[in-house]
Amino acid sequence: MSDNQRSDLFAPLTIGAIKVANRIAMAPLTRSRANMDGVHTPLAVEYYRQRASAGLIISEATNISRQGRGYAFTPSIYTPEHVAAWRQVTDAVHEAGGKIVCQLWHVGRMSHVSLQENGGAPVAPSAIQAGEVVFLESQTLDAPSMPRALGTEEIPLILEDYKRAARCALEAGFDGVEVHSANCYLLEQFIRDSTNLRTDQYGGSVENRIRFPLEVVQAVSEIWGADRVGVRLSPITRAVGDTPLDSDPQGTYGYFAKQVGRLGLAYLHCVEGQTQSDNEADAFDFKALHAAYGGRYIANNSYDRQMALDAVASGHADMVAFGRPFISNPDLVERLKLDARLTEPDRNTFYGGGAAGYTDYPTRT
Ligand code: 8OZ
Repeated sequence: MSDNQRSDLFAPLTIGAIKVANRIAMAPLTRSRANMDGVHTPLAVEYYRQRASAGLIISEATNISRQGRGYAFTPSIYTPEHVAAWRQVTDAVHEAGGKIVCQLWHVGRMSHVSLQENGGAPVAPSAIQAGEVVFLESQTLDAPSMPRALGTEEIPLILEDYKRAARCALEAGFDGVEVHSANCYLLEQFIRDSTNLRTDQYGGSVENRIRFPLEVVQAVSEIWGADRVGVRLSPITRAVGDTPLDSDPQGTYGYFAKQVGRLGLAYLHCVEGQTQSDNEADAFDFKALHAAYGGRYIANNSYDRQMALDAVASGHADMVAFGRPFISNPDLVERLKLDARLTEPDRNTFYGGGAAGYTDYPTRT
């Protein structure tokens, strides 16, 4: 039996053009430790290097443009300085035998005038204010600002921003890119009929609402080759501030999965509900979503060791992405293999700060 057919969490696999050493992915984790300009420091190099035994590292969400930024101290990927800093990270991960893709992010309405160029309003499919909170450079929290609806003529400009970021990611030495179309940020704001009230070709029908996310995936695929592009979705996630769901998550996301499935991407990555005990997670059929997509599938959200073993053994998922356990267990793959004790992460150091709670979690002794 070839490695690709062995349903073993610890066996290698090929996802698109990317060969991974095991089926354990490091989920994208916002840690807010870049500088004000979105440039990573050497601490990030150490942090990612320590976690390179993951089969695949999905980078923390990374801003494709100033307009796309919604949280202070998050990294970006659109200038030579961003590229140079990320290059140090990808080199370190590769030297340690790992693989890393860059998650491309535009927050849409989840931003604040103080984070935008010239204090402008954040942009969104429609002028509907988000209920969440955003983290500002003043180190305080505030409500996201009222967004303005994008003009139809502005949408190709954002597509260009995605392309520039994808080219920068290529130059920075990543193994691929993941289009962040989850967690109620810009692309998901287009997908859901709760946040998209447009009347042009980017709103209304399901075909129209998925048009922009699909255009983004196609555009970055032209740069990378589709087999190095993944997409992340979260059909039943409300994010921190209770963003309403689509009126028909199964139909809408199933249709989108089917369309992106035709492109021959590396993978589809799904946030399967906010917790595994979420009733809505039971209501949504992720197996049907996987089937509609038809390719490699990365499952995410509160999986533990046994759930991950079962998900891969049963064919529910090709890989499982772990988030919080990777914060506090840099050698998570080895610990899962040995069924060793896991260290609990300290929530106080999730976002912002320096080495504490970032690069100082020990490996097993
Ligand atoms: C936590 C804090 C800030 C941003 C996401 C990028 O939810 C994020 C994020 C997570 O996808």
